[in-house]
Amino acid sequence: MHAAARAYTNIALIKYWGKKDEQLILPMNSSLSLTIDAFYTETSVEPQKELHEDEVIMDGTNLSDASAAKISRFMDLVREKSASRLFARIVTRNHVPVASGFASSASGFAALSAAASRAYGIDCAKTALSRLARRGSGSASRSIYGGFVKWMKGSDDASSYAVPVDSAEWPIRLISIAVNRQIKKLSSREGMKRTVETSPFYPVWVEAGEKDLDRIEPAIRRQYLEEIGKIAEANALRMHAAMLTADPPFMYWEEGTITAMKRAIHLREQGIACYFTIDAGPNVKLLCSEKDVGHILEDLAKFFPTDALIVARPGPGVEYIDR
Ligand code: 2P0
Repeated sequence: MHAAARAYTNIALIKYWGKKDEQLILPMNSSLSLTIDAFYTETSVEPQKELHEDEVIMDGTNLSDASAAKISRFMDLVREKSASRLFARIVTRNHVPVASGFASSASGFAALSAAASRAYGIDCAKTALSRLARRGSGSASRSIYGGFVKWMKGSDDASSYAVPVDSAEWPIRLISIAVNRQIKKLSSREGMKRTVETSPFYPVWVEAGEKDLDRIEPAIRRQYLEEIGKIAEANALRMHAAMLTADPPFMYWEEGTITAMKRAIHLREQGIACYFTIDAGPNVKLLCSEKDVGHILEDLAKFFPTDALIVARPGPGVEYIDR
């Protein structure tokens, strides 16, 4: 059967950084994100008798490299759960604003999980999709839902999945500042492994993250942007501090990253609620309220090209589409 799905990317406010099981992708700590509407992936899956291996076409190009192998290993998991042994034709398209600097693995594996589950006749309930997406990329487990989403770390394959926290139907916005769009030298997967194995700060990171999570959930329910922003900002800085103390140490920041952080601090001094978060790369995302977007963009435009600034709203969860 042919099936297609669309999933949106998410930005973590309480970060996932480190695995306790690399095979099953079980995280060291629970995390929490906001799904956003600015970037999504559409993927179709069609099992076919004639194929001798999975065929992966991404953005019009036939993949044959490590990313095709990663997708094929993921499809083996789907086939294990299904009665079918057929290989599939997988067509995937990333819809990303030019120069946004958004990563694609979260939306990519979330869309693939939904499309492949339906195409192979396996469990399509949201929890099953979240658990399956997790096996492709940890952060993908969260893109199954819209709004604020928590990935509960769990203790085994069955108990590690995401749950919706709040639909985020209030005027919260996320401004992405693309500092550099080039592929990073150190992947998240390698970076987090090194941090877990070598950073003396790692236990502090895990412990503080759990406390952040306990504090951010009530702040989300109260729609208390200042509190959400403060917690998210501190959590991101702590993750980067753990990277700086790994052996060998590493840093994803560039000059523009610091500039963007300083602008957020400056804007706050002017009384504007504006908080940064940074993932495993140089790009910065600012959490703010819709009413302040104009003012913030005006300030940022003095330092960054306007096409490097993308304003996102909360986005929906994974959905099936006709294709
Ligand atoms: C996150 N990141 O919570 C964190 C914050 C990057 C920094 O999830 O190895 O691509 O495929 O499970 O999901 C990026 O890591 O890693 C990530 P894998 P993933 O969003």
